[in-house]
Amino acid sequence: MKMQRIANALLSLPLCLSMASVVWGGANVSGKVTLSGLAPKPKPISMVAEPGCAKMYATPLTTEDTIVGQGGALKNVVVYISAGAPDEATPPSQPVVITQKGCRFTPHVVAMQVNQELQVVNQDSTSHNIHPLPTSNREWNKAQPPGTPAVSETFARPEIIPVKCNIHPWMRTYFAVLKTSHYSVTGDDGSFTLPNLPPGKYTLTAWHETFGTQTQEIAVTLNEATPINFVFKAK
Ligand SMILES: [Cu+2]
Repeated sequence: MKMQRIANALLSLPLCLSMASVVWGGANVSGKVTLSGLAPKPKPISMVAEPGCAKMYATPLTTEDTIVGQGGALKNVVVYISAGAPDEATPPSQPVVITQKGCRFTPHVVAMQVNQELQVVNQDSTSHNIHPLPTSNREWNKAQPPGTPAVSETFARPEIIPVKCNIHPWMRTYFAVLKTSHYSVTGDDGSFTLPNLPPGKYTLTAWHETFGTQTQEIAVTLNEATPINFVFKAK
């Protein structure tokens, strides 16, 4: 009987571990971002002005300013700790990479830390241009002909920066420059996870290019992992 009890305990151990969201030193804060109401439909993009881009697509690419999946899942929302966590002293050594491919920026929204290296790559056989439009950082504007090395830059101040390509007006991306390492950008299912957050009180902010900003005050404990949801309203 005793052996059986031990065996049962051993069997249930991996299950307990896999269900717990507690990780070393902190908890995982996770949830989902959705859009309520009638979602605007993505619109086809005309690339007739640039035959080199247009010929890559049998059916036109569509706009990415609102991408809604199953159950209203909202893609490309930056979810991050905006208050309560100390600012990161040093950026990660790993660069963040954004690629110009098929005459669009991929990913459409990219998050990075203050002073973290950003590399912009051109994989197309056409020239592109990267032109961030910041309000608190230094503005720059660089051409990137095909086959040239990655453009390497950093941003010194936290800010969400709209970015365009001056050559192709439909090309748009956003650089979310953050003081914190606790951030996530939602994918197709609208979900986010901020791993390893020490217990405490925080302000959690969700930003979307079309629907703006929402914040929530959250309390993180080691034992509790209540999913946190954001709901944006269709305009
Ligand atoms: Cu371009």
